[in-house]
Amino acid sequence: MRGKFITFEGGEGSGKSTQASLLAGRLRTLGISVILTREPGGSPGAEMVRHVLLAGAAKPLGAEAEAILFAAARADHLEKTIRPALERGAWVVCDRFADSTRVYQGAVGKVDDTVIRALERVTVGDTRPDLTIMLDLPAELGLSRAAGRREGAAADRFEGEELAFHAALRDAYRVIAAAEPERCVVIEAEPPPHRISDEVWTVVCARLGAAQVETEPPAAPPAPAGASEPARDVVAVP
Ligand code: T5A
Repeated sequence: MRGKFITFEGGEGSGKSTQASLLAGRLRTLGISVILTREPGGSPGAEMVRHVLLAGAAKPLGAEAEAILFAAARADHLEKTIRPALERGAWVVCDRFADSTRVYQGAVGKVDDTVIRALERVTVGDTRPDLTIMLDLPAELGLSRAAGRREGAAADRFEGEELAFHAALRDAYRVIAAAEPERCVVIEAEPPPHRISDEVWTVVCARLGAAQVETEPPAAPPAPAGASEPARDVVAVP
């Protein structure tokens, strides 16, 4: 049986990586085979594109070119990591996915919606998330958390944008969540991580029946770079 596909979305520092990792751990305790992965990245080719994008090397080309690069990375990630995992029955927990392109490059970056939709149709096709958790947090708080995590290192391409940019991201995520309530659940991200994790777990059980899943783990080949299988709960950074 096909596995489930769960994505985490939200602004900078909203706790996506933390919650994706906690959810993967909880699913594994049930004996469910889980791939924990991220975007941009999650496959060797996509990780290379990640470096180009987050270093800001593509910024001078404009938001549309960045959207195309995110889409190229997504196509490789889907082909090499996500679809094979789902087909063998593993669950995929992904830190960011296509909503990030809709929000960062589309709603806020002002790339035309027809371009964003066309890219999504070509790359994602039918491999849509079964559930998207959107972590909602005031932009100032998220940025200060992200800065704390960097420990003095320079902000990346998008963290370096102005506060208004980050506030607009939050609004754009809320618009998607309101338009697709069957897929998206907004969770307030200010409480401590364990409280958010409990709330995520309640949603995953209610929407996807995680606690009722057959616990016979399918045989799994080695995970590609940028994605992790049961031995590791932290997304690999090559
Ligand atoms: N992008 C991505 C696009 O523009 N288009 C796209 O299509 C895609 C896929 C990715 C960048 O690329 C952009 C968006 C991004 O700018 P990234 O490095 O992967 O860059 O950055 P983010 O996804 O934003 O990840 P961050 O690490 O910044 O944020 P997270 O994952 O939301 O937060 P997390 O879990 O790392 O936590 C941040 C800090 O807060 C603490 C953690 O310990 C950590 O120190 N924390 C909490 N503190 C208090 N209370 C809580 N509840 C906390 N939860 C976590």
